[in-house]
Amino acid sequence: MPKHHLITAALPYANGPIHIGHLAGCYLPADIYVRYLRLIGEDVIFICGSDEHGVPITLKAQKEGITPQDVVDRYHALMGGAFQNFGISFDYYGRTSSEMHKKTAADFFEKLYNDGVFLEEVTEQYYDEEAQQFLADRYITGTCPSCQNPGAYGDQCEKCGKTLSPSDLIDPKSALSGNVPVLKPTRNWFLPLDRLQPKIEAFMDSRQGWKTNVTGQVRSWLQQGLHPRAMTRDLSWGVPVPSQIPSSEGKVLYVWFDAPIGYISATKEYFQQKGDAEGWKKYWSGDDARLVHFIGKDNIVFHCIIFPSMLMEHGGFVLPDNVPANEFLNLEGDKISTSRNHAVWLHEYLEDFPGKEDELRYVLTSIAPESKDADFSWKDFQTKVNSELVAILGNFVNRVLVLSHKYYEGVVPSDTEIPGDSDARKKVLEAYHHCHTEGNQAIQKMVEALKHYKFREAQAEMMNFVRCGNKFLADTEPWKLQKVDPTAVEAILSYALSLTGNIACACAPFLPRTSEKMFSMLNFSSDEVMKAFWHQGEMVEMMAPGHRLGEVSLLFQNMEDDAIQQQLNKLEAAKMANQTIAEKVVSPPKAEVTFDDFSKIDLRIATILEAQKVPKTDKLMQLLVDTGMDQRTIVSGIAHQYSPEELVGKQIMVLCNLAPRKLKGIESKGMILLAKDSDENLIFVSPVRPTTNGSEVA
Ligand code: B3M
Ligand code: ZN
Repeated sequence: MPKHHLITAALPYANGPIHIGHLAGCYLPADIYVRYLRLIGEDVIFICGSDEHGVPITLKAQKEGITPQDVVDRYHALMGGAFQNFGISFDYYGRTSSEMHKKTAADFFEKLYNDGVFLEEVTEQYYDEEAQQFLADRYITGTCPSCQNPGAYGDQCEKCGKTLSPSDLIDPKSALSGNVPVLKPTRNWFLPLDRLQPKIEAFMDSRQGWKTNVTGQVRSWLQQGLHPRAMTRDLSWGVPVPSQIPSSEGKVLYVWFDAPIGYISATKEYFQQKGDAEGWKKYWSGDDARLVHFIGKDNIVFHCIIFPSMLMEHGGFVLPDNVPANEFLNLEGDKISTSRNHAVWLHEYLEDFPGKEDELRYVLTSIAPESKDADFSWKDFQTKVNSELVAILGNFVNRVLVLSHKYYEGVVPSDTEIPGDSDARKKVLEAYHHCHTEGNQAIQKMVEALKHYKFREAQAEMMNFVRCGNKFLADTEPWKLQKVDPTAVEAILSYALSLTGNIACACAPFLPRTSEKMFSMLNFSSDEVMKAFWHQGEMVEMMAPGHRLGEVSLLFQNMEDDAIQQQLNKLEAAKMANQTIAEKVVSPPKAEVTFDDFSKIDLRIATILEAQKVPKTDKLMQLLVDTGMDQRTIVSGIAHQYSPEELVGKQIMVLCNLAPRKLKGIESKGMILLAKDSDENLIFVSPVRPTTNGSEVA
């Protein structure tokens, strides 16, 4: 029976933009997998949406003085846009503040309540008397009992990753007021995970082919023994606990109860919009339904224990067939952090590198944290783009197309088989057979890896296939052979063009835009060949003789040092901005001056025209500057930190009316203004925009 695949990607919290860690950890692998399933002709839908409840959202709203709805509206739009730009091909991107979701989640809760699944318990919970509010989850902070991190939250310590409950925290404090909270009794509904443990164990035992990082974490939870877990909260932002339930007032569903139900409600909305209100059911129940959750490792317990428990207790739903969770991605050797702004934000990447979405997709997949944490560095990004995308893929495609335009005016040459009757022809035949065998092997390995959620390996095999193409050109050297045996060259390029088309097919799940661009350069419709390629899992014949090719353009461009340095500077700037004044050594303030005192100083913008080190000194640099009034020499103690080449042409600030003085026999007329930080770094004070030399600074 054909399967109905439902692929989900974790619903991102709508309290901040998306960064590369999100993309690499969850959305990109999910997208590659879905594209692969579509290509092999499976019936698949890809569902995601914004997670719009939870304490981080209300905390952010409070901090900014806006409503939680304002917060989620802002980020829902931003995230949806970023996903679209990176080609994350959701069939539907929903949101958990939708009416459909609220109703679906409330009904789900009510069914479990009516079936007597929940434990109802009055427990003592922390309460902030000033804010008159119970302090659930992130509303409370304190010291982690495991690692002593003083900033642990009521639901989790972000330093050691341990899941916590507010009562675990040492020295708890309200995140609202900083006050020490009091304990106050309140009624909540608990999912009896202890009682459900045998069912979860049976579910886990019935699953095969799961990643060991996932089964390992689940096993460790089960070994420690599960405990009942509250599914409601005393909060105002969330899905209200259905009012038919006694004592429901002022309570909402726990965000981790309602969020995964978001997968169901989004599927419903998707089909409702298609005018097929019942269509969602075949993806959520029955033997043919196949559910796969793509998530990051911090979401494992919710997708492998809590949500399956909810689904089982509700009944009538399929359980996940697999939960291929990824580990974390670090950035430049350090944890990605929203609060420290140590991140590469997708919306910023798009501004800085417009049109280079596939480049980021490629690099992130090549380092995907599939089995252990991985690191993104800008230098590695540059290397991978330049030496793989440009030098291997881009180069192959460009050579084939340029030669075809040059020799045949853009028309596919004849593909007649040529006999191996000369050494050169024998070599061509050999290279062809080699390329065909090795290429098909790479394709098979790629398909096998895709099936098993090994996207990093799959993409590497795709590139190996491209390498076969490059080797074929290097072995046959059509640019040399053209003069001696143009017939053989026709056969070479006809095959190389067909290879190009096959490579475009192989790229499709990983580099969707590039694949499209290649087909457009080939002026070839992808529909039929794409189907055949993925159906057979091997090369297909295409590009018949006489077909007219499209325009050639470069697939990829080298990433220049400047662009990479700018990204590194951005991260450095974020780091500096984060260090509070208190942490830095700042010199004490100086005595007050009058305006008259200040106005005696002649500060002007000037341009450095020439720079040379003063011989036999370590630090002195002799500069010729244009002050607008004159060209003058200034000697400055910067030679240990700057080279002459990086100074020439820079606009800087000069104190022009400082009394001249002689340094190493050179008369210095004025002073270049420099900021000196606590590490003795000398930083020029320069105009933010170019301006006229001689402009006064006041
Ligand atoms: N919003 C957590 C996260 O963004 C959470 C996932 C929900 S999936 C149902 O990491
Ligand atoms: Zn900890």
